[in-house]
Amino acid sequence: MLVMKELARRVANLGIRTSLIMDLRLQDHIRNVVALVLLLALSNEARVNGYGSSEQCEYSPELAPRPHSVSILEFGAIGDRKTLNTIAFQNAIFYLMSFADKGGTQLYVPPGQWLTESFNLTSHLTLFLERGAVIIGFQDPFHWKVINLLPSYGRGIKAPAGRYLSLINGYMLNDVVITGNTGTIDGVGSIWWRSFTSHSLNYSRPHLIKLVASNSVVVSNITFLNTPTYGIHPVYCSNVHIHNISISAPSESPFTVGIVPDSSDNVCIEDSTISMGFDAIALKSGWDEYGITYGRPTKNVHIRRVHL
Ligand SMILES: *[C@@H]1O[C@H](CO)[C@@H](O)[C@H](O)[C@H]1NC(C)=O
Ligand SMILES: *[C@@H]1O[C@H](CO)[C@@H](O)[C@H](O)[C@H]1NC(C)=O
Ligand SMILES: *[C@@H]1O[C@H](CO)[C@@H](O)[C@H](O)[C@H]1NC(C)=O
Ligand SMILES: CC(=O)N[C@H]1CO[C@H](CO)[C@@H](O)[C@@H]1O
Repeated sequence: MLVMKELARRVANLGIRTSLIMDLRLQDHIRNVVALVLLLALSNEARVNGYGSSEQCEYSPELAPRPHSVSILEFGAIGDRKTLNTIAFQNAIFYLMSFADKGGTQLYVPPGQWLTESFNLTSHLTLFLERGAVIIGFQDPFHWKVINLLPSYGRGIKAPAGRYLSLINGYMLNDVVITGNTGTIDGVGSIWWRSFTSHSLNYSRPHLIKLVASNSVVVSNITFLNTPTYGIHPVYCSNVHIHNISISAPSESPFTVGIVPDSSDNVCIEDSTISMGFDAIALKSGWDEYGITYGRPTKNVHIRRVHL
């Protein structure tokens, strides 16, 4: 009974005003509460249409190769796990912006351990991680830029409110693909988890991938490890296709969540494995009264063949 109450509370907190179209195949056993939250959401307030339209999952532009490709090596990056490659990534993206209207480009990351701080993506870009390529988040909260909270998150509990910029960010982009031949993006979250647990952070923790107000996004064929908080966080996005990925963080990592479609529509999550400290998938529409005021629900989400 207590468990049901807690689940009901969490469903209410998620603020799901959404029509979920789901074909959720939970393999083995349900370890994660969010799976139950999703099922409850189904029985409570969602339109169930498990074998109906899966149009959210049809979008696969990565099959069309980009006309241009550059390697991060051309921007002086060194994949030795020690050299900080932030400038190389930022310069590469800056250079690639000029190809946006020429069919776009691929930024190729070869095998190696590419240490970096936060960088932003651009439109009509494919970030491709070769097998053996690992993008590694730099471990020092003092180096991370702080940004304002999104409007659907209000001012936050703390003053001054803010959030550390995520490792890989996109703002108002169109046509972005993050993929690879099973490369890895590792947030090395332990310092963030420790600081969070000991209340020594002044702002909210970063995510691995955060895409804001973007359209036509594909994330595939990548392993995401040790995110500081969320693995993939699309906010105010449309047409997001996440497939054939793996996301994990240790079970004791505090409040880590795999995929968080937030005030976003037409989202497909399929053929993926997610194992986190908290929720595997959480559907959100902002936070409490700020989310309600902002008024953009998450809707048309298709989740299938996931191992949570
Ligand atoms: C990345 O985007 C954020 C948010 O718009 C911005 O504050 C930051 O300066 C950008 N970083 C770079 C290197 O352009
Ligand atoms: C948090 O704020 C305090 C007080 O301003 C400061 O001493 C501390 O260095 C800050 N911590 C971080 C991680 O920025
Ligand atoms: C991702 O993996 C799938 C399954 O192996 C494959 O069909 C697809 O071509 C891959 N995509 C890319 C961009 O490598
Ligand atoms: C991250 C991930 O799950 N990658 C898988 C994508 O699909 C290929 C082929 O089925 C697998 O070999 C990868 O492990």
